[in-house]
Amino acid sequence: MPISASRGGLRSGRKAPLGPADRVPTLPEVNKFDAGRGVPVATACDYKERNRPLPGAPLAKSAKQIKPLPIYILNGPTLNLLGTREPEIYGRTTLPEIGRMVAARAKSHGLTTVFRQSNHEGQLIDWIQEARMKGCGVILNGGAYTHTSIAIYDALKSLDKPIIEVHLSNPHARERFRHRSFVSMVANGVIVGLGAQGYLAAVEAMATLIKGQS
Ligand code: DHK
Repeated sequence: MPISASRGGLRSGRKAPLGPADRVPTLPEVNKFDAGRGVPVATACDYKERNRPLPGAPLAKSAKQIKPLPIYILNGPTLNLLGTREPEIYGRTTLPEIGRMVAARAKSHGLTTVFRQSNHEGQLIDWIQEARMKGCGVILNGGAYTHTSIAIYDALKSLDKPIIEVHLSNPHARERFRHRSFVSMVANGVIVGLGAQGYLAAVEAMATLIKGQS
């Protein structure tokens, strides 16, 4: 049941010789997220910055007026059948139940969620693009598209927000075609094999990433 954080240098996709930038970052460095591309998490989801008034406009009167951007939690094909689909692999928790669990966990961190599922690759890409403007980060279980979709990989690459990949099962302990993940290549972290609890672990990790906690 591994939980792993990806190397910071992977997101650039460049193939440079190994150097100081290729070392595995420490956790605080991971939390700063992709400093190489100049998108530290604190500013990627900086509500104050986002709510900064235009010149001449009155200043916000209270913190209540500063609304956090939601975490987008996106689910790919066939995950709508959770609870009844191969429960020995995916568990008996339904997707709506997971949606409620993650919303409650996010709330405990002062965060909100947008929780969606689609069987369609293009729809998932549209939502990833939506998260560029309206989201604070993306938690993605791409289902089978994880292993096949260069289009989702490209969409995630242009996100500039924290990305956490989650899977209920451990794909590495399953068929060989599940061992490759295009999502892992751009994810800050990957959580697999924990069942529905993995989504909660992903929310915890996302909260840490976006708040810059160590
Ligand atoms: C879900 C799927 O639908 C599969 O296609 C993936 C993933 C694994 C999961 O474990 O959540 O291979």
